[in-house]
Amino acid sequence: MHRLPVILALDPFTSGDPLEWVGGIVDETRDLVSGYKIGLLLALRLLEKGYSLRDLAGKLSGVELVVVDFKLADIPDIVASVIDILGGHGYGKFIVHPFTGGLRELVERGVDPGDLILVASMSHRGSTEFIDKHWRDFVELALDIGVWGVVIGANKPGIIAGARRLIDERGGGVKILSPGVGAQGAEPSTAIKSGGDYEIIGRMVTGSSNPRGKLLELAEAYQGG
Ligand code: BMP
Repeated sequence: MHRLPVILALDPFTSGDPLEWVGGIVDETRDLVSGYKIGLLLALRLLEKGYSLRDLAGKLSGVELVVVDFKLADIPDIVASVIDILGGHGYGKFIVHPFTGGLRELVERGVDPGDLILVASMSHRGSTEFIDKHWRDFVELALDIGVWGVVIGANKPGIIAGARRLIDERGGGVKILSPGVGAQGAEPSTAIKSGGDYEIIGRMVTGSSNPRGKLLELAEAYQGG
C-alpha cells in the first residue's frame, strides 16, 4: 500500500510516559503515514519527565518527514537560532508564522527556505479574525521565498483551492498541509480533494485504541472512496 497523504500529529493529551507513547505510535504507523508532526505539547510532556530532544530524535530516526510545529513567531535572531538548534538534532521542517514579517531575513541568516512551512490560514474559528484576511499574501510570500509548504485548515476548502491555483499559476512546488480533520470536524480527504497535499491528523488516530487500524480504515477515503 502507498503511504497515505497523512502527517500524524503527535500530541500527547494524556499523561503517562510520552516517549513510550511516541515510540509505540511511530512503530505501529511509520509504513502508513507520510510523516509526523511534533509540537510544544509533546516537548513539554517530555521535559516534564526528564527526556531530551535527543531521546525524541531517537524514536523518530529514519522517518523521512518530521514537521516541527512550534509555530515560531519572533524576531529573526531568535527564530534562526531556534531552527539552528533543532536542525542540529536532525529535525527537518519548521512551521513559522509569517505575520511577524521579516521572513526573508531568516533566509539571509542561512535558514534554508526549503525547511520552512508558513501558516497561511488556521483551522480554528478565530483564524478569520486576523490571519485568514491575509492568506493570499502569505501564500505569495511562500512562493517568493520558495518555502517547502503552507498550512491551511482542512475546513477552508475555498482557501485551499485558491492557494492551489496561485501555486500552480506560478509553477511553485509549495505543499499545502491541512489540519482540522477528524477531531475538529473536517472529513478525511476533503482537503486533498480541494487541492491539498497532506492532511495533518492527530486525535482521530492517536486517540484511537488502534491507531494502525484507524489509518487502514482511512485509506479508503484517500483512495477516492
Ligand atoms: P487534531 O487532528 O488532533 O485536531 O490535531 C491537529 C493538529 O494540527 C494539532 O497538532 C494542532 O496544533 C495542529 N494545527 C491545527 O489544528 N490547526 C491549525 O490551523 C494549525 C495547526 O498546526
